[in-house]
Amino acid sequence: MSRDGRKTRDTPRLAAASADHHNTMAWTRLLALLCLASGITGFKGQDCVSSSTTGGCVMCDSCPDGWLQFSYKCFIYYSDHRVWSEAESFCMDIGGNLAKIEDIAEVTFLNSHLEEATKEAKRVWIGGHDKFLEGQWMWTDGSAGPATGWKLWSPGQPSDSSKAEHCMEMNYLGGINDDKCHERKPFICFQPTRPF
Ligand SMILES: [Ca+2]
Repeated sequence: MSRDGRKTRDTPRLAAASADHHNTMAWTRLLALLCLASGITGFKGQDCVSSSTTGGCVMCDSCPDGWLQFSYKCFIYYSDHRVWSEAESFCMDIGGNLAKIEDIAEVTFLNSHLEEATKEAKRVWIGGHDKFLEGQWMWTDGSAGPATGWKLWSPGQPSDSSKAEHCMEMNYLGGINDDKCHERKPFICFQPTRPF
């Protein structure tokens, strides 16, 4: 639920209550009740992957509606086919980037949803590229990408076929591949979890 002005005005009351409690667990339970009573339903106690404190209420970091959460990331799949740069622009327009994939658990998670949605582990654009320097992979969120020996590369990849493959796709022969950026593919966007 959104945090509107009414809830913000509840903050001083919650802060005053805090000073009267010396037992952390008791305070946590009371805060949960107060937050729930104030209509903020995102309170989830101590079980958050990560959390933020807003208006005196601990909120689990989460994802916007329609995005899938996996650990600290939110993902969303789009089935329309775009060239890689257009896919990245689209992801930026909705608050993210093309997906940053860092381990096999993320691939497994995403493929289970892709197979549910499309009946196959579709080839999709994700956010890696080596447009600036061949072999130096980066993610579109600005972080460093994988090295050549990355275990998620499909066998024989990245191949840079015809010296023209600088954009990253998932699910090419069971792994990650460099492909030509002007190819049109469906794509997956991501953004970090935060208090939505
Ligand atoms: Ca390739």
